[in-house]
Amino acid sequence: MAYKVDHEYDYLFKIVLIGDSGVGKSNILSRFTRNEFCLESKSTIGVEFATRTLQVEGKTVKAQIWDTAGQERYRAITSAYYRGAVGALLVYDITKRQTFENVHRWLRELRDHADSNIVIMMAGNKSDLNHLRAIPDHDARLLAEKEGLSFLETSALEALNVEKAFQTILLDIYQIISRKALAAQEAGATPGQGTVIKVGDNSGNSNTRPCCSN
Ligand SMILES: Nc1nc2c(ncn2[C@@H]2O[C@H](COP(=O)(O)OP(=O)(O)O)[C@@H](O)[C@H]2O)c(=O)[nH]1
Ligand SMILES: [Mg+2]
Repeated sequence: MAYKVDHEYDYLFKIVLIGDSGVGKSNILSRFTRNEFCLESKSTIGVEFATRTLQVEGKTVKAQIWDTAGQERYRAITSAYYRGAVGALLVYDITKRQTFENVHRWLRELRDHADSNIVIMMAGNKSDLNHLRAIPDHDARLLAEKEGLSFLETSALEALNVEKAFQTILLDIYQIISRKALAAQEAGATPGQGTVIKVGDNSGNSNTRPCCSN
C-alpha cells in the first residue's frame, strides 16, 4: 500500500521485472538499485525485491522492484508476483530472437494476472552487443507502437538507459495517479485524504542478495 503519510516517501510503486531467463533482468535491477553488474548469472539465488527512492516531478517516490528467482524458466511465475504491481519492465535480449518472440507471451501473462492499467515498458537489453544484434530497433519500435508500450534499448553492462527506463515508468505511473486524484477531487472526494495506491505487500525494506561478492 502507498499512503501519503510517511515522511520517507510520498508514493510507493511496485514494479515487476518480466521476460525470458537470461535477458538481464537481475542485472538491470542491480544496476538500478546498487549500481552493480554481475558477469555470471546467479539465477538460482533470487531477491524478492529491491528498492530505490527517487524524485519524480518533485515527489519522493519509492520504487519497489520485484525480480524473479528464475521461475520464468519453468513458466511458474505465480499471480502473487503481479499482485499490486503498477508498472512492469518487460525485457528481451536484442541478440536472441526467441526472447523477443516471447514478448507476446509475457504480455498475455500480464493481461491474465496484472491490473489492466499497469504501465508497461519494453526494454531491449544488451545494447552493448550491437555486433550480435538479432532484433532491429525498428521491429521492436513497431511492436511497441502496436501494443501501446513504451520502448527503450538498455545495457545493464554499460549502464545505458537503465535509469531512463525506470524514470519513464515511474513518471507514467505518477501522471496516471495524479490524473485520477484530480478527477476524484473534482468529483467531490473529501479533501485531505491521501491518495492510496495498492501495491501489494509493503514490508518496506529492500531484500537484497550479494551479487559479485568476492
Ligand atoms: N553484454 C551484456 N550482458 C548482460 C547484460 N545484462 C545482463 N547480461 C548478462 O546476461 C546474463 C544473464 O543476466 P541475468 O541478469 O542473470 O538475467 P535474468 O535471467 O533475466 O535475470 C549474465 O551473464 C549477465 O552478465 C547487458 O546489458 N550486456
Ligand atoms: Mg534473474
